[in-house]
Amino acid sequence: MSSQTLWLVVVVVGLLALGVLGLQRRRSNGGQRPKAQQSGARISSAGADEHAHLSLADSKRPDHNRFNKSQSVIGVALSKVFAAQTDTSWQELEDSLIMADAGADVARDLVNKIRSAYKSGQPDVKLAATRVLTDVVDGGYVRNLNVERHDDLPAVILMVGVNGTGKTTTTGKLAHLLTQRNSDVLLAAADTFRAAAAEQLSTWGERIGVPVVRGVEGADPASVAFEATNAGIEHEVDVVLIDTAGRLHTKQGLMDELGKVYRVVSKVAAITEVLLVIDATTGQNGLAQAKVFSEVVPLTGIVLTKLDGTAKGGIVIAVQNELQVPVKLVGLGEGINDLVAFEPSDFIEGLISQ
Ligand SMILES: Nc1nc2c(ncn2[C@@H]2O[C@H](COP(=O)(O)OP(=O)(O)OP(=O)(O)O)[C@@H](O)[C@H]2O)c(=O)[nH]1
Ligand SMILES: [Mg+2]
Repeated sequence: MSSQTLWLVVVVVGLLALGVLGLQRRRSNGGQRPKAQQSGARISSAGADEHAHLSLADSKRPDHNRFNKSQSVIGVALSKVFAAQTDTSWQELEDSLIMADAGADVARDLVNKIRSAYKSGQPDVKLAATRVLTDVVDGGYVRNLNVERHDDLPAVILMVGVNGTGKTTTTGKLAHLLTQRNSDVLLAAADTFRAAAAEQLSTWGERIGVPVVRGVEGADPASVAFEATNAGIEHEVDVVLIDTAGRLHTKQGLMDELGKVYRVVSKVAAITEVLLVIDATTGQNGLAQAKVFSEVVPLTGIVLTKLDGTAKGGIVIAVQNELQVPVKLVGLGEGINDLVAFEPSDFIEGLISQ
């Protein structure tokens, strides 16, 4: 059998599975499309359709303590500044921000801002720090995920990033969050470099109970993503989540391939979110990756994974500052419930309270 025929067979099998799952789901719903409102999700933009920008923040408040490891360096330095505002304590705060991967410029700028807010009439240094940090970390960004059906078409979310950052795991966790809110989700395994990659996503699909469309190893990822999106359109799902292969940002051919996935899928449905998945433990290298990806696809949000395993929470500030793209989600572990909405107030509270 040629690889093309084999690929077609796999897609057809995927579609048949999707048909069965889709029918079962519709039946159990009495034939009605599910409504986000029924799930209690916060709707921040009213629309004619039943789905809108969906905030994951309401029911998934991060446990502050789980941020602590990623914030300990900055938190300790802040508490020293709160205790005594000396040149040494200010310098230590700047150093801690650099050590936590906020970047040298950002670190200097932040400390200067806190110092001048404190000097210019804000008598409480803690309050001055909270205000400045809130200003910088919050940045006025909209962090809700756009999972709104457009023109009666599914929302499409594209997951991108370098190798091993947590794209597939995040895709699975996100699918879980969305199905919990009664959204119909379809997963697309557009990582065709390794058979194991599609297998990994299929395992997530089985675990969550959502269909997965996959191609064979070596198939064109853009074709698989295209077929999967068409399947999502045909079966009227709410969200198509496309997992892509990890790719080195320095390999032009691989980056071109990602651009093609984006263009081809956009021909049939609007890609509402392009989420760049960055491993927080890679620090400043994550920024270099982010810059290149943002030149190839229009990033709408950052997912910072593995924040549970690093003391470098400053990357949150650096990446937003560099790209002007908000951190929307953070990964705090490998489990299905370890993906949470990034809430600046929780993050800052975690820093200040140490
Ligand atoms: N501790 C921790 N581990 C994570 C997190 N997210 C993902 N991982 C782990 O990171 C490893 C890589 O995750 P994958 O989801 O396979 O990464 P990927 O980006 O899809 O990898 P490629 O497809 O090879 O590029 C796995 O062992 C995951 O369990 C997280 O938030 N915290
Ligand atoms: Mg993967």
